[in-house]
Amino acid sequence: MEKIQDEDWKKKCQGFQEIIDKKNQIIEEFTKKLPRKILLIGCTGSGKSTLANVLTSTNKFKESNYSISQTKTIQRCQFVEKEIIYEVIDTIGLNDTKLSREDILYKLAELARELKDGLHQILLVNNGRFTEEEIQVYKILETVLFDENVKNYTTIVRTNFEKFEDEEECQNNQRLLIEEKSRIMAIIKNCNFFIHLDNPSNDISKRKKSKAILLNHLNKQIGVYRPSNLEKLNERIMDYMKNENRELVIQEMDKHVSKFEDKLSNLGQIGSFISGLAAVAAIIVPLVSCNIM
Ligand SMILES: Nc1nc2c(ncn2[C@@H]2O[C@H](COP(=O)(O)OP(=O)(O)O)[C@@H](O)[C@H]2O)c(=O)[nH]1
Ligand SMILES: [Mg+2]
Repeated sequence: MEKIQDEDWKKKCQGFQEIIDKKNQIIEEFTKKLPRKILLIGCTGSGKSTLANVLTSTNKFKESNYSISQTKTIQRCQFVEKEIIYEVIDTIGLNDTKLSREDILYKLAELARELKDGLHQILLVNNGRFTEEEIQVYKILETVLFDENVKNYTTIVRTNFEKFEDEEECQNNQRLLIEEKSRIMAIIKNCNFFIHLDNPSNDISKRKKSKAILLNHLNKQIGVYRPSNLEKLNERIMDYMKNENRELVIQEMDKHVSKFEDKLSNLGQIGSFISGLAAVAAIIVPLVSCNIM
């Protein structure tokens, strides 16, 4: 009697296990079909839109020599490679001084929303020059949006690197960058992945090589980056603020918050998520322009 019950139970367990396996398989299949989001961030003129064209093999993204950002809103485009759907997301250069504060705030909120949905990889695009504004913006991103896990999902992409096929030159450049910038940019100190490319306009052969290098790298990356503590944005920023220029921060908050709240209420589309971020960004954005942070 005892034995039959045991066997009966065993069968039931096997049945459950089969259902669980099937469920996991369906989830896995479903997840595979979701686009892998690739977020491009960096200074205006660093080569983000060019990189977006390279990846998607299109000319959908406006490449421009001028320092005024051509990408006023976040632009996206999907492409398929070996049955994997990728979605390239080209952002504005957050350093662009021609952008209004609302633009910057809106972009921060949009970036936060992308993070909320999860990202496959962040490509931090740089053409060899780091402007002061850019360093400040990364500081904000690291503090406000990202957590310590971001290093596992970030690749520093050095564009305008003519000797990209010379392994030694790439290594030297990477070493120099780390030596020079890791003190002021935690993301460079901690980042595990560096890629060197050159995408001059109209050089199709170089662009094909770039795409191959990037896809080879992206294919090896697994998982989705979704900062665990996005919902704690306010707290994190206040913690950060407490340690730096507290008095100045409070003064600036008083000056700017009410003004920004008015403007924010007109920005409708951002949705509920803005409520948390907006209050915080309204404090931060003016501070950046005042060079307090
Ligand atoms: N030589 C060279 N030019 C590049 C490279 N990447 C971008 N450019 C040029 O730099 C300018 C700015 O590029 P763009 O992609 O618009 O930069 P974004 O502002 O970051 O989107 C354009 O004229 C591009 O043709 C590169 O790797 N090598
Ligand atoms: Mg652009």
